[in-house]
Amino acid sequence: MTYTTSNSATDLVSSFQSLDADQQLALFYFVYKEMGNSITPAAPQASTVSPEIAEGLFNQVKEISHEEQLQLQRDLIAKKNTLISREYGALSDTTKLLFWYRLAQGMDDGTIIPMPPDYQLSQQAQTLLGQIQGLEFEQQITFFRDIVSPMGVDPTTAPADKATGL
Ligand code: 45D
Repeated sequence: MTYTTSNSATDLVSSFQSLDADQQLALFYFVYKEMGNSITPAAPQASTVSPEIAEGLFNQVKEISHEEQLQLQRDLIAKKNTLISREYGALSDTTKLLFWYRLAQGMDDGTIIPMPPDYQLSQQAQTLLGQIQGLEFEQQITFFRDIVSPMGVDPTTAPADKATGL
């Protein structure tokens, strides 16, 4: 496994992507917890975020069981060809980020499957968390966009799947 201790944002993206899906989810949630109040969804007007679209997708996820919610998030990371993956893939990067942010908030209010209380990050994920914390705020945002951007399935380029009809 390639692993680097350098703090360049691109290296951090590769390190993140080399973690398994569960470690990615867990790390992402810990990052959300650390950032806490510094995320202000209302702030940047000029960005390409579509709050209604993020909310619409979030509302679909809210309705399914906790187990299905977890599977859906694993599927996004694995780029599995599902309806939600394709809907997700059609969003702008910033709207993808807002969608993940809504999921993390949902974990805190009980609408989305929570982290198991005793869940431990691997050593590699732990190190990465420290490196992400060391980035400037703007670099962190760029890092997150780079993480969430390739998740899911881009419906404009992915061929139709005969097995699922998608
Ligand atoms: O049982 O310009 C495990 C906007 C193990 C506004 C698990 C913004 C097994 C516009 C897998 C761990 C706000 C969009 C269970 C900018 C097990 C704008 C479950 C900024 C249950 C810049 C794990 C937005 C799970 C930002 C379910 C900065 C983990 C947004 C789920 C940042 C983890 C968002 C989740 C972040 C993490 C979201 C959902 C950091 C989400 C993190």
